[in-house]
Amino acid sequence: MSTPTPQQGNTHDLVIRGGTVATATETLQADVGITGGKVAALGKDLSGKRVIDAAGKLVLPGGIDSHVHIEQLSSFGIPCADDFYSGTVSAAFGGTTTIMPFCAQHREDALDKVLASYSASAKAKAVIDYGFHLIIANPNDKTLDTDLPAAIGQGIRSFKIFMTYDRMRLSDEQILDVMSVARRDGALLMVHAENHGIISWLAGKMVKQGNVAPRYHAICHTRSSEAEAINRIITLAEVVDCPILIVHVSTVEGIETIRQAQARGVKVFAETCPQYLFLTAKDIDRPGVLGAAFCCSPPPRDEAAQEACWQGLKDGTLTVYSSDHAPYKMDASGKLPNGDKTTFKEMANGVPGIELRLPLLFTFGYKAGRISINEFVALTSARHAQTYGLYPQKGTIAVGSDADIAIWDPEKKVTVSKDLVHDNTGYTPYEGRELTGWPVTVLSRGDVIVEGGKLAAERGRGRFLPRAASEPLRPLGRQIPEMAQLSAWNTPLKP
Ligand code: DUC
Ligand code: ZN
Ligand code: ZN
Repeated sequence: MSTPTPQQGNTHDLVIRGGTVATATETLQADVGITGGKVAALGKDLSGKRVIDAAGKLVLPGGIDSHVHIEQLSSFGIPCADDFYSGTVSAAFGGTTTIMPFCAQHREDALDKVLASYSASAKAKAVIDYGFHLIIANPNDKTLDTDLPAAIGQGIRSFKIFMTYDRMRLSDEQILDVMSVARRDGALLMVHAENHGIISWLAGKMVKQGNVAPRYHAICHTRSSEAEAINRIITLAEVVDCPILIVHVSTVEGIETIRQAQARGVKVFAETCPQYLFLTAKDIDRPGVLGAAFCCSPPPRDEAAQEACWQGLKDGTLTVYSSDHAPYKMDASGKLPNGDKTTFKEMANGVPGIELRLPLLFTFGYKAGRISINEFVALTSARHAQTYGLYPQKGTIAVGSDADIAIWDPEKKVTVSKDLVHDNTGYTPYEGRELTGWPVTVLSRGDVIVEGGKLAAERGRGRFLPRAASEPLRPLGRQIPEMAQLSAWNTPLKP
């Protein structure tokens, strides 16, 4: 962002006038001139066909949520409550202008067909721009040799794998196979890191004893299961020199393991989410099945873990703050397939958060003095774009960037309620929280899509974002003597 200079007679499509513009690195008083959907000028006294008065407001890059589940089936086949319309509308109301949902392969699925199906749905319904990640549950020859390289070629440069769940998890050998493709063709491997054996062994014993309430979900997903899996995935990544990003990190131990790996030069990135900053296992401990509303994997922990997550975000150990929006209704279609009799093993895992991710961090991070406004932008937008290959098209307010902008009223008071949010779950885990600061006007590629509490966006206006090879996904290029014995290891890297 350059220093603003007075500019006259330069008529833009739209000017945001008199606000405080903040990016991940700078804060300044400037008008923002927008032409053809892009930021065309930052300056003083810009003129435009339409002018939005932003005096007293913060003008921030729209949020990028790089971890959301939309129109996805859980590993048990339970459908998400949100489709690409409701999910993106909810995102927009919360100041998020780009999402990155998963195209999820289940064991029996052909990956190319999975991708085609998600692409068609998003194209028809999304109101904001989107990139895709893949979930790989069946790394057979077709997936590895044909479908993954083809998807990477289409700009889908990240895929997630699971170390737990009977129907999703990969063996260490399969993980190494997927890592080898990611490394060779230029993609970032995202990892759900929990030890399957610990969780399933404990859960089996609990169910046998009749301990089936939601609180046992948190008990079975031990801190040690996250710590062990993080340690193992980092070890595997070092074996094949493959950069990784560990999603939804929740524990003191996990964060410390990542910190140590980063300190010895391993390329490991990490993410945490609102549920690990603002909820604890106590929220799950409610009568009957009510705690299901707060059950996600890994589960929220305790105050010490919350503090470690804040610290990790502050010192950069944790790279991004995403919602992991995994929306399920609190009824038989979602969380409670067997009504009041549903055991913690049968509930879909996940909480909604696509809309409140930014407002929660604004209130309890920025307004509470834990983070600066520039750190707020970094954690909610810029780092997502940098990590996943969208920067500077997205993630900043600079000449040439897409005009994806949220205008925040930093003093607006909002009480969270299920009626405030626009997703399809019918509840929010943050009911009753008092927030200060709200994105009152939201622009996507220069179009005002939310204003005065109303949506002004056509279904299907969102565009697919092919992504470039970002710096984080490039291997270190280490000499690894054992690997040098493999003929495939010596093929040139693509990006
Ligand atoms: N992992 C996620 O990332 N989201 C929902 C459930 C899960 O296990
Ligand atoms: Zn996960
Ligand atoms: Zn998720």
